[in-house]
Amino acid sequence: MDNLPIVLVVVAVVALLVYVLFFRKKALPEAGVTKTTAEGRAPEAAKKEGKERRELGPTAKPPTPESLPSAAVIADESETMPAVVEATTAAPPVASKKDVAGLRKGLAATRGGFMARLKALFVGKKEIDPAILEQMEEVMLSSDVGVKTTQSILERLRDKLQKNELADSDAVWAALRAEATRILDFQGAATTRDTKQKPLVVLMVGVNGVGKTTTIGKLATKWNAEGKKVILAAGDTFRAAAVQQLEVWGKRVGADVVKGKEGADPGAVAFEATKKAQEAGADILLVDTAGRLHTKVNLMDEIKKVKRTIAKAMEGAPHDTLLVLDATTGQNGLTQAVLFKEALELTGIILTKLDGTAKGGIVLAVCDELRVPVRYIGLGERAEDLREFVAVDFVEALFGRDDDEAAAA
Ligand SMILES: Nc1nc2c(ncn2[C@@H]2O[C@H](COP(=O)(O)OP(=O)(O)O)[C@@H](O)[C@H]2O)c(=O)[nH]1
Ligand SMILES: [Mg+2]
Repeated sequence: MDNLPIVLVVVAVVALLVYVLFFRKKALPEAGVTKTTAEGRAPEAAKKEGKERRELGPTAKPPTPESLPSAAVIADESETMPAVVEATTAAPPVASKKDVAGLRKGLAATRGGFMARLKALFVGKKEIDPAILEQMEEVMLSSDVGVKTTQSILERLRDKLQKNELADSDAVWAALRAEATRILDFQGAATTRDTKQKPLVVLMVGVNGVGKTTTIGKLATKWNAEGKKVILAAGDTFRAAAVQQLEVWGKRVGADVVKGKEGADPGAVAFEATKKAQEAGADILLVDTAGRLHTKVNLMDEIKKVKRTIAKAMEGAPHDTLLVLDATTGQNGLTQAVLFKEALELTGIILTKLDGTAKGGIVLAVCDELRVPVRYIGLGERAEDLREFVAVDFVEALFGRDDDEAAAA
């Protein structure tokens, strides 16, 4: 039995191998139980997202298998993740820490305003008094959540309170967080667009000053960095300054800008740009539009006309009609949005200047009342301040505890 130690070592090594090969594999969920990706998304959602990714242009890359094990690569990939969080039967999606840290900074005003005011109502209280719901209503209404959305949230909270499900402040916070998730997390539903087109034509609409031209510049920067050929159309022909502003972005990004003479017909510019984008083999054409007209023509009629002219140049285009809304305009922004939605088939909303408001409740109102997915949010003036909207990350950035901040950074 001199060989006993060797035999024991061999047995131990074999056992370890069996464990690694067999049990580790087993540790992953079986077929039928939904596997999640490193970001906590279900494979169906990831597949759908792969499809969604192509919407951003044909050259968008799905994550490679090699990239998956590396946390750093995953973090970088998540930067380009589309704004779609699909409601599936899978495990709840997990917020990406890197994204949440950046979002938290961008949403500091809302965290310090709306969220802090909400929290102050009940934190530290031993018992939850029904009168608190009235105070909550006041905070929500004054933070741009809007009447309809505020009432729907309160109704559900009242119901929980009656069932004694809101025993302490943690339970109230969790219920509020669940309400926010319920409202924001419907993004996957509205994505039946054909997005494999080349060029993908994106029409940007919204009233003056909301950030259309800036957002076009930011998107052009992002897509250009992803290796896509981007062309810009200066459809705001009413102000020379608007064309110049787009040209500055075009130069910065290295994207051609198609423009007409001052006062030119915006439809004609959009038509020419669409033709040019096709001839040049561009991946994406971003069409800027005016938000205020100096003529008697109705803004909506004008934009509808631009849209029709684009369709004449390329069947099925524009593939995306994105409404830009300024978050600091609160309920007024929502009223505008309703008009745009009635006039045009919107495929998404971009909510800008969220860095400049302490009343970030407008996001809830936009999602709940318009039922058009928020695709991007603006958290500043720089190109990198545009972020794809991911509901779980957004909710975590708003509701996450302050002491999570160090861990998330
Ligand atoms: N703080 C902040 N400013 C923004 C954001 N998006 C746009 N802006 C600013 O809003 C102003 C109007 O933007 P512009 O693109 O000209 O609006 P447009 O009239 O809709 O084209 C500019 O000064 C932009 O820099 C944002 O997300 N945050
Ligand atoms: Mg503009």
